[in-house]
Amino acid sequence: SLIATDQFRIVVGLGKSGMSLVRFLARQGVAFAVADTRDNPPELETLQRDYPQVEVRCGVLDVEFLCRAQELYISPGLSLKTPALQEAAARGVKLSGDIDLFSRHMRAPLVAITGSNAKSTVTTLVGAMAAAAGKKVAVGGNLGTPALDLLSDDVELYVLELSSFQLETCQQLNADVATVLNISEDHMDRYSGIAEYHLAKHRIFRGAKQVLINRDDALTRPLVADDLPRFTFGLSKPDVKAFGLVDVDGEKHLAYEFQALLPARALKIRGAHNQANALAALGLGMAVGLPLEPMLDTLRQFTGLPHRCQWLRERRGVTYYDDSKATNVGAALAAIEGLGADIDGKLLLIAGGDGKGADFSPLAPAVKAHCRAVVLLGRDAELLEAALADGCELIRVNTLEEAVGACAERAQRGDAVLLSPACASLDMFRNFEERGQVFARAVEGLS
Ligand code: UMA
Ligand code: ADP
Repeated sequence: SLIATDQFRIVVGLGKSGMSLVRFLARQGVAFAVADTRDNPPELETLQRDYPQVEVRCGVLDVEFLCRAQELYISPGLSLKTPALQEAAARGVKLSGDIDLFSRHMRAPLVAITGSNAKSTVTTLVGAMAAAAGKKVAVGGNLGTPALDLLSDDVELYVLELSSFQLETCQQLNADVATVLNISEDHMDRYSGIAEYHLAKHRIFRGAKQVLINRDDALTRPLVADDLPRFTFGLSKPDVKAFGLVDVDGEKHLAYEFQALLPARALKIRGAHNQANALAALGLGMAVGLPLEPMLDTLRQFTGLPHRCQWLRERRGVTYYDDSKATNVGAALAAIEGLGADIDGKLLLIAGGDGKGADFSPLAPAVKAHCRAVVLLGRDAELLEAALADGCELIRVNTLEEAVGACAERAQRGDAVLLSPACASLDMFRNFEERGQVFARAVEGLS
């Protein structure tokens, strides 16, 4: 083990990450305790059942207690700016997290993926491509299984989705290929501005052996040495070491360098943003040596993840889409523009929730161009209403059921009803999944 056993650690936060840290440290035989600012953290019962000997402190963080440790493993949900953590750091305690530990203990190549949007889609695609190529692949991180729970001797490839929160505590990742898929504003309730958020995301490149860059988004360009091997992806015509789109006999194709690979319409996931996602997955797969054929097969078969522009139903010539995972402005913008350009009619958009301090004004031109009406709900409905003022009809409601009713009443043949909130769900729902399920039930319930 790389961990000295004469040292003492504290796991801060007892959610999914905290519990994976507990299991890992217990396996390593390291002395540790647990702290959480909540009185009743989600995994408390599990901890007390499986590790009754481990000391747990719940409620306000006690700096004296934290300073008994050489190193704190901070959960992603907890800001590093938390005063007690800052004070412990000032007194010489090292602040770390699960991803650092993962990186020190992984014994197989790592594909590391971050970005404001498309992380889960691209992570899932790369995982499916590797599996189709016959690799024993482990997929997780911010999506699904926490990273430390994936560690195993027989894994041949790791594919991790990483959030800016997880990257904040990561000193060195050593990925075989790393990418920031795109950058647009998110989590402005936790960062002082886009610069600080950008800096957190770019920690993914630390120690990377290769990088993948989005040609259409300069903010994804890493500050790494020029001779570090790189691939790029983008919607333009590709050149050397690049994935992009080309026209063959008037038909758009995904392409690598000068070779057309697959007609874009062979993809089951819709919209230009999903073509970019497919190209990014190809780039990451190629960087770790996956053969083309199984990667292209995966792209032909992948129908998309639930709650990401997911087709639900057609009723009276109107289609219903669940994009509950659009928890920020950039994601909602991609859905409104992508779907808006695809349909014959107009969009009836349902938006609102916890805006996390975002600026909603970038939505205004797209709403004006594509929406017949916008139905608003949730904590930040008022802010959205102000930002979208003279674009189209705006309606305020209190529940998602009412919102679906209001859209169904106004929709015309050829239109689409789109739940794409541009906000987190936590003011009204347990998570974005629950929000999507409530929406789907209301849509199903329409006579
Ligand atoms: N919290 C406290 N006190 C504490 C610790 C946490 O109040 O001492 C609060 C946090 O403010 C947060 C909540 O508890 O509101 C959960 O935080 P956590 O760190 O315990 O979360 P985990 O259960 O460990 O889940 C985390 C990720 N959650 C967050 O980053 C908020 C999960 O991503 C991830 O799947 C999991 O680790 C495993 O790696 C979820 C997420 O929403 C899906 N991620 C954000 C996003 O995608 O936008 C970043
Ligand atoms: P993440 O894990 O980063 O949240 P997802 O794949 O779950 O990413 O998609 C989240 C949201 O972003 C969905 O609403 C989806 O429609 C939208 N989205 C998907 N790909 C892109 C992209 N390339 N650019 C902008 N938005 C996107």
